Amino acid sequence: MKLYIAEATCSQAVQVIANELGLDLELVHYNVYDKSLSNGGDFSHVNKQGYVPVLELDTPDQDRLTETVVILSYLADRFDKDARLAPARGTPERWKLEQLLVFTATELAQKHIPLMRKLLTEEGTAFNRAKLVNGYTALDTLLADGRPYLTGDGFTILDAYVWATMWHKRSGAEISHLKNLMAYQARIDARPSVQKALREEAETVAAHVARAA
Ligand SMILES: N[C@@H](CCC(=O)N[C@@H](CS)C(=O)NCC(=O)O)C(=O)O
Repeated sequence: MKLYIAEATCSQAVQVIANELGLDLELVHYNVYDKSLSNGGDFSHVNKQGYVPVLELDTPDQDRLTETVVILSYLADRFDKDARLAPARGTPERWKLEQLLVFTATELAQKHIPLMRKLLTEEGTAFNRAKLVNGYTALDTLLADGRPYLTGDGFTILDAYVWATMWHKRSGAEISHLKNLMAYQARIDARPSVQKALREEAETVAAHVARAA
């Protein structure tokens, strides 16, 4: 399978989960600024919405999945036979996970983006930052009982997604006082799947830069 990624974005969550599953993805880097692809292709033919992640499947039609939540769920449902990374569909545990996945997509990740790109008025900036602080405080509260990951003892697709979208420093949302969350982030930083994702992302970006030079 081929994964379209962009540097330091939500595509890292997909890389991490692929690594947790031992899947070997071909990575293609999309430069969100100049719109180029590391394989020389045209991203507008890959995703007309113009964003990553995009997972191209090994199906005869090379079907493409978009939406981080959908891609993460697909990988867990298709390749995680022990339901380690996501509980079985149709169970209360899965609904709870899905609730937090959608929360991460809509209330966290998408609140960061206009802040990081400095697209908002003063009021918009304050509004989004307050939403983020509120959202991350809710996650910190979940972790307050000492659980290592958001839904319990096991690392899930949710943790990969939350970790990959912790852009608070770039968006100016002050959450360093949320000690449970900060410890959680450090715990995930140390996972081999995460280290591998960061290494491979850096290599793919470097190859793209070299190709463009
Ligand atoms: N709805 C999509 C949004 C993905 C998204 O916002 N991707 C960002 C990086 S995290 C991106 O590629 N932005 C490039 C752009 O919009 O130009 C999802 O949840 O996966």
